[in-house]
Amino acid sequence: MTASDLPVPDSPEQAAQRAERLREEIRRHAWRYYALDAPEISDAAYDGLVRELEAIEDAYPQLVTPDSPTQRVGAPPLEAFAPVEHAERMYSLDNAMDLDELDAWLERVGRETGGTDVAFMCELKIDGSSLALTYEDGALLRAATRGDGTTGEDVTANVRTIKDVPLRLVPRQAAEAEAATGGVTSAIDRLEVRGEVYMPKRSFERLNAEQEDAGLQPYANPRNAAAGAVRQKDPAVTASRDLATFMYQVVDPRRLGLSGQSEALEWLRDAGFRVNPDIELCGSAEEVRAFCRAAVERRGDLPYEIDGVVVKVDSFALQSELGFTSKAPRWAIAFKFPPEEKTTVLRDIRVQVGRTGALTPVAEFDPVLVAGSTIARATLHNEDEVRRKGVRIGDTIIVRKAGDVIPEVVGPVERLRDGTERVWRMPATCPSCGHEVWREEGEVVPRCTNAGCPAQRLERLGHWASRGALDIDGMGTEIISRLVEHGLLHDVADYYSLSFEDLASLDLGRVKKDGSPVLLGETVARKLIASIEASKDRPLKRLVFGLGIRHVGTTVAEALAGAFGTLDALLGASEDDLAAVDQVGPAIAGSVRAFADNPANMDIVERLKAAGVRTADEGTGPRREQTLAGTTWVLTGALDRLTRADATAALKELGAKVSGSVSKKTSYVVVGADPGSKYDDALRLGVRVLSEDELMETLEDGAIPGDAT
Ligand code: 3B9
Repeated sequence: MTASDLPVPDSPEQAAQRAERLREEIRRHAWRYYALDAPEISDAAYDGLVRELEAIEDAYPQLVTPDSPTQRVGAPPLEAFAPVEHAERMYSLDNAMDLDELDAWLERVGRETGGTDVAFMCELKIDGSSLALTYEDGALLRAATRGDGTTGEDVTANVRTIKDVPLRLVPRQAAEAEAATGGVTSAIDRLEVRGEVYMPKRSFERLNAEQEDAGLQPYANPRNAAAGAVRQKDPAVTASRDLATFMYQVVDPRRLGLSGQSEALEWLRDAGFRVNPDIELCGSAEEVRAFCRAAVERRGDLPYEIDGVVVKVDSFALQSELGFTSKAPRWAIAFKFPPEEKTTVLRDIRVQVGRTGALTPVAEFDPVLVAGSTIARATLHNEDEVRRKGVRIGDTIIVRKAGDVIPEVVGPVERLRDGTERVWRMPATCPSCGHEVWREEGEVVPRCTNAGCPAQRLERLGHWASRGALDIDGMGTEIISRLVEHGLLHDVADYYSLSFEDLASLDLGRVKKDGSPVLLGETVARKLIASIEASKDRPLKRLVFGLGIRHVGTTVAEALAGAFGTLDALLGASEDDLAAVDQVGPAIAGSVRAFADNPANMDIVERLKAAGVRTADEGTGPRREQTLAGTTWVLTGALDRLTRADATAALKELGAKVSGSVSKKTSYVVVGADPGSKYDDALRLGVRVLSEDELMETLEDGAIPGDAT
């Protein structure tokens, strides 16, 4: 049946009435289906109701309301997500890595609550991404990611497409909340709830299979997949990703008359949210331990990934008493599961040549499914590590994922050796170019020092195009290899002389059924030309990172770009100037200098500039004189005229270091209103104390008032 076959009332009044009835009915069934897992009608009957509503809304577009169940995917793709300041900060959780740490925590809570009988709420820790939902007058107003806990991103259009997220609260609940707050409507006119958005295991596997079919990188785990889906630019893509939610927090719960976490969870379910059913209110430490042990056992049977158990003191009164550390509540803890370990067979140890020539042994083993994804290789870091682990080629080995993400070889199962296993040694020559390898005094990693080494060149070229660097979208390893093979690409500046014809006619080294070669083609070539053009306009820090200077990762690149503002200033700086930058030590300074002193590198830089690659950040004038270089500052108390962050940035601009605690090395402590213990520390250690006025003067003049310098 199509929408047009369905009965549509003749009068707009009747249509409006019918539409409202249908909406209520659809919401109720959606709630029973998604939140309660107890549908009253068949899927087909439910679809029938939705189609009837769609038919009415088609005929009377003026009747469409934003919270209509038909309006989940509506918004057009976005350019960027707006920042959202969380009304109340989103805390993270402290971890207990094993049952002993859990016991220690349970004991401490017992002690600090003075021997009262404490009830603990045990919940599963879903491997997803945190989400905050705000409702206004009962309707979903905004959905935000956690971000850094203070500021998240507005992902409302995407989250609206998640079927179990109610677009309206269950009305009875909204009414009761209003009554509970004495009919003060303001109590419910805004409500915030928080929880986890996740991707079920099966959907995750399906998505990864699709990613691989499309030649795209698979997601490392369901958490990244969920976070990625929530941050899609196009809500239609999010809608296709099959996300689900479990909510676990009501912000400001006492306003609703709730006195503990168990009541909050019950309230959430009644209000229409999906709440995880595997929860238990435990009356003793022994029951909490039993819940954790049982969760470890059940882990593999659940349709979604979990990475632990969250234990919370149930009573909000006790929660208030226990309070928070700077990042997490003291009344809650995440019991983390031991990493899942599997055995497999080590087939080979291959040596990878990095972009700086570093030779890294990589274990290659039979593919195994560990903690949600299949792995087949893991870095062994260096020769010492291989020796320490004692693995031999042909060994049965134990593997796991560190932090449940990065594949890791734990060690061999020595009992299973049959004598055919081979001990591995680092080769004396580069596996790519045959050049001798060189291991510097005191370093664990040998390097191929041949500047023309093809493996290094490929890595450097790939690094330049990678997402954290110049981000040439679509320029993958295969295309780069072919371009190098055909002599079109030697160094990173060559990217900018590639022509449309070069790319379109690039032979990919495969043949079609009729024997003709497979070429890259015009469509891909056009896209690549656009990507290359776009890469000319990246911020300086990405360019500095992209150059692949040894020891210069993203953080250092950002510090260098911020301090110098232009590539010329950076590459012209002395080692002393470089080392004066926060986060930059003598090794990095030496490495940057060595890079700039190599004429071949400067030739590449000149050609990049000639090609129109931006080598300066906009709005960065000449940087301020580094008059505070070598001084360390600590800020304490509230400042009137500027925020801590602004004061920190301004001090750093003058070359100062800003630290979080006072020590003998501290040069100055700036004291605002109501200073904390840092003020006492300063007095105790005899560190000079400055007022906010003196700080302002320093920032203006670049010199500390009263100092001779
Ligand atoms: C009252 C589950 C996760 C999780 C909290 C979680 C991550 C974080 C958290 C949420 N899974 N639960 N819980 N299952 N991944 C504990 C950080 N925060 C709160 O629940 C919360 C509750 C607060 C503050 C935070 O303030 C109070 C208000 C009134 C009285 C006492 C405290």
